Amino acid sequence: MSVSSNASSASIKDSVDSPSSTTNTDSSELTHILNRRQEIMESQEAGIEVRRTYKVVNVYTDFPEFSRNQIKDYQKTFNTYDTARDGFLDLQELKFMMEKLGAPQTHLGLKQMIAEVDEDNDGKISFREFLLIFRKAQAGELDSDSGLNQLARLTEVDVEQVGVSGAKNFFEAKIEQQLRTNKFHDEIRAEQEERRREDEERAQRRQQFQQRAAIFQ
Ligand SMILES: [Ca+2]
Ligand SMILES: [Ca+2]
Repeated sequence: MSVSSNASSASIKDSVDSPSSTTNTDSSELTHILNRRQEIMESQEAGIEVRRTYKVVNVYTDFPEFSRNQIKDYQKTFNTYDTARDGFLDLQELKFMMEKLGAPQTHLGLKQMIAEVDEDNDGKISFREFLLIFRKAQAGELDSDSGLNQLARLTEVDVEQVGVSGAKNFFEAKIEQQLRTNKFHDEIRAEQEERRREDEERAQRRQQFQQRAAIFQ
């Protein structure tokens, strides 16, 4: 409260003392913000739901190291675990996420994870802050056994599909599966080939038998 009253008195003083256009813009912006804050507080007191005015954050330009598809994938992952659908991963949702990924964290561990990327200090992870996790992981800025590093590593592959223990060896598993599939097809082909040869031989023997039988008739 003291901050806002100081700020508003300062801006009034500024506009009186130095009525330059820049200062006017600054003070009118500040007035707008203070008015908006007042409005929100009054609405909340009256029990009216306040729609937040989101600043447009362009994650595509803010995170040029990620492709659009990568960002879409991260968004999908984020949405999956933002079960309350409010655009933030809170402690409870992060807790559930880490459990689902097979890397459960302590309460303190979860708080540390959030704190590491919580740029706006609201105690929860926005999508922008979520992307910071992957930026840090890519830049090698995370301890290998830290919660955030586990999160980044475990969400890179489809854990649902391959299982947590297999996630590490995801690519080996894929290759092995591919080889197994090939081997399976090879075996089937060999079996069919053998059966065809047997049928042919049987047909030949029958023909020879009939020919020989014909001689003795
Ligand atoms: Ca949420
Ligand atoms: Ca935050």
